[in-house]
Amino acid sequence: AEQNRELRERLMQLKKERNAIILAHYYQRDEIQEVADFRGDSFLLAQKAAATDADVIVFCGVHFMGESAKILAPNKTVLIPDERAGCPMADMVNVDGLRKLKAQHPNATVVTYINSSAEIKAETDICCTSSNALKVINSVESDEIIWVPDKNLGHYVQQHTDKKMIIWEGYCNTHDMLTVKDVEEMKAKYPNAQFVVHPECRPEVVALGDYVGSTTGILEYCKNSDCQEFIVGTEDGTGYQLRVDSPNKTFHFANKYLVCPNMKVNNLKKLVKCLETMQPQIYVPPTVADQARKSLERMLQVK
Ligand code: CIZ
Ligand code: SF4
Repeated sequence: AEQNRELRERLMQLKKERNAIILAHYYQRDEIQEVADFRGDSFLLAQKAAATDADVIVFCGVHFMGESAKILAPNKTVLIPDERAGCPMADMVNVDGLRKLKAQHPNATVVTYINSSAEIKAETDICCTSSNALKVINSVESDEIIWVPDKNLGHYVQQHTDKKMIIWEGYCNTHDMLTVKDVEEMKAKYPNAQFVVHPECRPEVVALGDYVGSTTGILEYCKNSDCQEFIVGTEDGTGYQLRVDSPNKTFHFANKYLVCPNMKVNNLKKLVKCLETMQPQIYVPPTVADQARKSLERMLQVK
């Protein structure tokens, strides 16, 4: 506790010196969410990155999120606490594979979940997040969609649109681990609880949800609901904001594996260190960034 107090003081000092802003994803460790200027999901944080007038953005999340910040704010320095914080789902799609699919379906619009690399975004017509996936799909003219990389979110979206979706077979290791059995056991144990679930989970798990939505959607739902108890089907870092919003409600995570190891690679110590050394910085080659920016900005314009 004493060490954390010292680290927090050092952080405040460095933030001022560098004119830096700290953005933290809801899946980050509590010690990082506590000191962030803004907490959010990838959509909210992308908007913050695009709008900030700070000189330095410290992005506490995984690598693709830092890249999105850099793409949207190319003249700013974007720091991440640890370069090794990647996203296995983002790594499940590669440029060659996507180009092949585009060649097979020349009339399709490529809609890419923001959980993807800058190179993939550069091959994309429009990005989306789990918060705006349906709005984005409905905003494009084409009736045929190439969807990368999350098959689970893709299946969820397919249930709510008549467009033909060609779905890449990627998934999130963390969310995909939640099973129907886990949820049924929790429901038996906590019969008064509602089950809230992220669409990165398997379709048969999502089908059990009393509410299905993005991290922000889940947070809003739990805050505004009359229900006092929830079984939560998303990453456990979300517990921080759930408890801030509703200190008197009870939240049970649906299994004990809902922890993204990549998100937890970052900690307070590394956060302070990156502002001290101004390393590691996110670099995106300008030609890639210019192409990728179009697909991100097109997403931000969807109302
Ligand atoms: O699983 C993730 O990485 C999510 C849901 C990110 C986000 O904020 O949309
Ligand atoms: Fe990637 Fe899943 Fe971790 Fe999100 S929770 S960063 S999709 S591995």
